[in-house]
Amino acid sequence: RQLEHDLLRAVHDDEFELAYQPIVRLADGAVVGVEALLRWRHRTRGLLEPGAFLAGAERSPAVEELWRWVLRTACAQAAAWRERVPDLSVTVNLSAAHVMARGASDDVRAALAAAALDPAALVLDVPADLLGEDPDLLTARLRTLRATGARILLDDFATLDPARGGVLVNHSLAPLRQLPVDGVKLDRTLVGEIDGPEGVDALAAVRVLCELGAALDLGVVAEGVERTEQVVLLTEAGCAVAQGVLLGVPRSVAELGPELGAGE
Ligand code: G
Ligand code: G
Ligand code: NA
Repeated sequence: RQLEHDLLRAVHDDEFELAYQPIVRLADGAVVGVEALLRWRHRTRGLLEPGAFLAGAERSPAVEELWRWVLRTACAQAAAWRERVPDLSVTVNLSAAHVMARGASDDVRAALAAAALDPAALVLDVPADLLGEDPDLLTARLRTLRATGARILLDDFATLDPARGGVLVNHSLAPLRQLPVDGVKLDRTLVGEIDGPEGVDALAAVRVLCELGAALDLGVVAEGVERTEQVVLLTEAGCAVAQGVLLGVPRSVAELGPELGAGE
């Protein structure tokens, strides 16, 4: 209850902001997109990351209000940046609850219209955990979301679970053939291992996922790239697009803006 009230107040008091992390084409280092990441500049508790407040707050009216703010803000910012970087895409994260909620696509449509943003410029990251939902219902929900013209990527795909001896969770691309999605984002737990001691298996998994992705016409984006060696290995494996602290940390509009398009 208290959190609900705090969230609503903070939306109205403008305490939220978005940090944008570059998404980079590995072949030439060009920034092809940005991922919007929510931050709460709390009056007394300082700067909070989503883990600190989103977990206990799924699907309340306040969270839905916050999510509409994220969508509107990210779409408007992308429209502004695209005047200098015409092909830039913007990624917004959706919780599983939002994906399954009726009405989510109306919010997406409203944000696109308000910003006059080309729907093809919007990417919706949805949790790969959704693969555990009823397939027919999930398909229906994703189809409705995708009818907005936005692209849909399954986030945190192929997670390495150390508690289960490093097994890959949700790592099969086969079910994706039936789902209306445009690609996957390889989880940083997997990407983090490709240049490590167990790197051969992790790298083999990445290679297979990239090959399958190409065959099934699914995009594959690597997350959590922290070292140059990973860029080399990902490129060899056929992964063309990635993000991570090596390629760019999440930054404010004021910090990132001047760099976008500066290389032209
Ligand atoms: O930078 P990082 O700490 O922001 O993000 C932590 C987690 O919070 C990530 O898994 C990310 O997907 C999620 N996240 C970040 N911003 C948003 C948002 O606007 N909405 C939702 N639902 N999740 C977000
Ligand atoms: O993909 P997801 O939405 O789960 O990822 C967003 C989260 O990842 C944010 O918390 C962001 O700060 C974090 N992040 C971004 N780049 C890196 C990286 O290179 N390494 C790690 N460990 N985390 C990263
Ligand atoms: Na994401």
